[in-house]
Amino acid sequence: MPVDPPQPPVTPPETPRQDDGQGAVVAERKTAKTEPPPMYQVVMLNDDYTPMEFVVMVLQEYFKRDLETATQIMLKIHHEGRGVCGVYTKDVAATKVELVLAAARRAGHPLQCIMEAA
Ligand code: TYC
Repeated sequence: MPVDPPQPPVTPPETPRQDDGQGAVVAERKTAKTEPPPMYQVVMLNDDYTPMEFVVMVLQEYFKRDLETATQIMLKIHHEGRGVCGVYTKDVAATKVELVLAAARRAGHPLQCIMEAA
């Protein structure tokens, strides 16, 4: 394929330029290039055996909630059966579920934690 010789700048020198002086003009993109990633909520489920203090600790430790918010979320789960701990990208949500389940099993609690499309 024939290669075009370098072109002179099309903009007169006295006018404001957008290019790099080599004849190349950078076009501004009008639309977003990438979609935001799909998000997943990590949901904790109620049970009759896991201590409330353990659930609050999990919300603080793994979901970075302050004590008051963690307590509110725990009580919501306790009363309503389930509650959202946080919303994350797929890999982060999956890792949080694994870490929470591992911590619960280590401590001997039946706590359940799942992820679902947000
Ligand atoms: N229902 C539990 C109790 O009375 C407390 C609890 C809260 C357990 C939230 C799990 O995800 C949970 N000890």
